[in-house]
Amino acid sequence: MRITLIGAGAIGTLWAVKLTQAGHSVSLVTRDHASERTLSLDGTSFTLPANQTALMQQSDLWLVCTKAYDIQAALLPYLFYLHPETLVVLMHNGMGPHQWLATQLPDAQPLLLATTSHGVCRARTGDYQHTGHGPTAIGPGNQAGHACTFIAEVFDHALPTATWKRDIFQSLWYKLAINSVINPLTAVHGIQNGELLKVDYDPIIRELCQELANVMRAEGVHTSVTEIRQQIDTVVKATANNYSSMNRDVFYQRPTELEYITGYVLQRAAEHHISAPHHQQLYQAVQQGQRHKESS
Ligand code: KPL
Repeated sequence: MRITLIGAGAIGTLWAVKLTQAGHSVSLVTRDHASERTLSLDGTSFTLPANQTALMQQSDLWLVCTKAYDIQAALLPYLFYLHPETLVVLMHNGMGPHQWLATQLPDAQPLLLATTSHGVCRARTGDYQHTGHGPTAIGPGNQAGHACTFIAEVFDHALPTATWKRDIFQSLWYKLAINSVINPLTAVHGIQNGELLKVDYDPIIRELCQELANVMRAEGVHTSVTEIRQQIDTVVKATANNYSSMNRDVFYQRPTELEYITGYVLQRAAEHHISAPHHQQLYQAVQQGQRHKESS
């Protein structure tokens, strides 16, 4: 396939390299507008064409791997070059940008949503390292996307396992639930993920899980507080020694994904007239933490 990959950060680099190794023609869209970019993963380097509108137009697939808050700015200048039959896949933490993108695309343009659990770290040398293997789920983000089940095989062949999920929103909601508990709590308290296993955090995690269950059920996800809690605990244990991405973003005073994680939970809660005071408090606490860091 001819693939345009937008956003060559950690996850973008992983997929660009794996899809190239699987025989696909990958070109990039990068912020620096250079005509090529060398990507390096686990010591292997590839130089790929970049920012070439002719390649964007000829692509069968656009894979968008930017941070959620960058999607609009990254895509808007190039939507003109999107062929009406090209598949668009969004793969990012959090939820929300699909709502905006769906308003920009013709109804017949296949929109797909994906979530992945692979871990990628950046070494001091600039090389990315594939540190953890995990599943990838992909499924339809609009009506036209339902016909694109084959795309899961393309991803699975490049980097297993990737599976087609007819109800991708269910997978995205569980990932969002995990991120909306672990990320803001570890950011506000300045702790590693494993600290959340301490008994002190149990009451707040319970409240957050209850609110999540209320919102998820209203969104059509069949779930329970116990199921959500189990999934969170599994990830906390598996990543006990890690700092969450939001913890690092606050620490290094970078933009966070708060708006697309806790912000999205609050947006959907408001839509369904569900109260979510613990998410609201956490949302404000992260913002305060960011302001405090900026002024210190
Ligand atoms: O996705 C993550 C993140 O940090 O953004 C988790 C799973 C919480 C791991 O830290």
